[in-house]
Amino acid sequence: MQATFLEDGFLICEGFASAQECADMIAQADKLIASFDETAHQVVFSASGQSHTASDYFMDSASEISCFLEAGAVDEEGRLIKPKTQAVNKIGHALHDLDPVFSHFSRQDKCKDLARLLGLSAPLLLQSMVICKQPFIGGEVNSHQDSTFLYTAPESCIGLWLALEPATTANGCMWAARGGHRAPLKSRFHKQGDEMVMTALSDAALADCTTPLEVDTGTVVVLHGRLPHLSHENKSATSRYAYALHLIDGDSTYSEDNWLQRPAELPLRGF
Ligand SMILES: O=C(O)CCC(=O)C(=O)O
Repeated sequence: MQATFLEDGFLICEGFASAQECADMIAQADKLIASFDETAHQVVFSASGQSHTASDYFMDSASEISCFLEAGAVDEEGRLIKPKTQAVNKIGHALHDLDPVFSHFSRQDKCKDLARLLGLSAPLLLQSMVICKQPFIGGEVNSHQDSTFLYTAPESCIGLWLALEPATTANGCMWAARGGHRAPLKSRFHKQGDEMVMTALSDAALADCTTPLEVDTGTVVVLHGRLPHLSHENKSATSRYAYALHLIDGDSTYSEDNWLQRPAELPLRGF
């Protein structure tokens, strides 16, 4: 498993979660969406170019459970034009600390063992999200390397991406650039004064994501922090819920200018 991960930059672990665990997490995500006040937070997910209000909502989500809307679910004034059940792009980013169902899943020994196997000596649970990819509206995720957003020195970010439902090329599965993690980190998304900016670190283009990661419910895809990956729009009638948990090594230095900063009352924790 270690050799495959080092060679490809990703690792597919089938049957990592049971059907029941996945069903419980989908039900919990749907509960969170049902209780979301979409009139108070009409924020479309975007890592850049947001208004100050939207940007505050995004930054605060580091230590909260926040829902972000699909671009196609709001009109020009930001009002919801789709049913709320179909309108949420993702929920994040502290589910693993604040929500009992996601916290329980994330802190099991099997997650801890996987983190250790992959070389994290002092794993910390940094960020979690449910990506909904609702039928017909689920938006694309552009090619990126996770260490761009979750930077440590030395780099240590690893993503555990769990398919809560089957992910196929029809409903917007992930695609990866096999071996692309061996190229340099292309950019960093970081705080500069009051703003978040993207700074290029390398001129090389990201390797093309030509490998579709079609997986069944319960499969975990482990993602190296430098692996370019993306997902396309969901144009199908089937949703593609996934739960992503990002880990870092507590023995690395976490950058103070990363977007995700925890307040003193909710420090990062390990398993
Ligand atoms: O679920 C997706 O479509 C993208 C997820 C992703 O980019 C990640 O977990 O790093």
